[in-house]
Amino acid sequence: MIRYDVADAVATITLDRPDAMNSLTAETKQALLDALRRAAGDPGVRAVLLTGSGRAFCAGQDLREHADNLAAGRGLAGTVRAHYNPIVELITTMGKPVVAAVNGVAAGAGASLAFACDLRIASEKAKFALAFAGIGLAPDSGASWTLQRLVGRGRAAELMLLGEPLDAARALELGLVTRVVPPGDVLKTAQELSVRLAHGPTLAYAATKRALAYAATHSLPDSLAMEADLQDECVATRDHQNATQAFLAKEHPTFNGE
Ligand code: T3D
Repeated sequence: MIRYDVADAVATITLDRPDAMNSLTAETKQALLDALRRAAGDPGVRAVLLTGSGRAFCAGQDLREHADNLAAGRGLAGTVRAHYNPIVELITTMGKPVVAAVNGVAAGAGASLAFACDLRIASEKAKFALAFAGIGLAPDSGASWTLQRLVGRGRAAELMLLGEPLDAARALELGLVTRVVPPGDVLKTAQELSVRLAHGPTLAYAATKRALAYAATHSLPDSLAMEADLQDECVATRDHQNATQAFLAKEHPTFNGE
């Protein structure tokens, strides 16, 4: 269901149910959460890459399992609180950059997962579909929070209410993805970007993620105070001190994530 590989300080997590468009069963979601926890807790991992196998990134909730739950009177079976929410919280709060290689369609909670990542590299064949309303549901897995911050409230509302798929070119125009590349290049491009991030100032990246999250819901004075606190932390890192020396010596800095 999930593949987990580490190379070059990048943990690649691959959703691996290609016959079901990498849709998410309870077991898959638990495995994804476990993989994210493993990556977040491993000091040898300094960037995370999330992708899907086959022609989809992720088609969201497995609707066969969901139909079984409905038929058995279990409703959502607690999965939003037990799985989707902690997965999205972990992606957004882990102190490491998370890159999505959106190799194909990202629908429903699959789109939400991509939106929660820090950067998105999309295949020319990728599509984003806010498929929730199409089955009589409201957005979950953070899409109501992330999407409007990525593309603005008006466009987020349009995408969510109409549910029409957005192709990769339009996603790029809207600033929803960082880059669009030919299908055969998407993983390689996302890997190169992830390796570059994995060799960067990990603690400064963690502080950047915290600053962005904080500023999204706080005033400018509060955000300035938070930036000052985070900068105190960054100034104390060895990476910052070494990079300052490297600049003065006209050398390229080496960041060790400490
Ligand atoms: O219970 C809860 O937790 C509620 C929480 C919900 C969060 C959500 O994610 S709600 C949104 C759920 N997702 C969707 O509504 C998307 C459903 N899928 C589609 O709309 C389309 O399949 C796609 C746009 C993703 C792709 O279309 P297409 O034409 O390229 O492929 P296809 O033929 O529709 O699908 C290929 C196979 O994947 C097919 O299986 P088959 O017939 O070959 O055996 C299809 O049933 C399967 N598949 C696709 N999406 C899902 C799925 N199987 C289970 N669950 C899916 N979500």
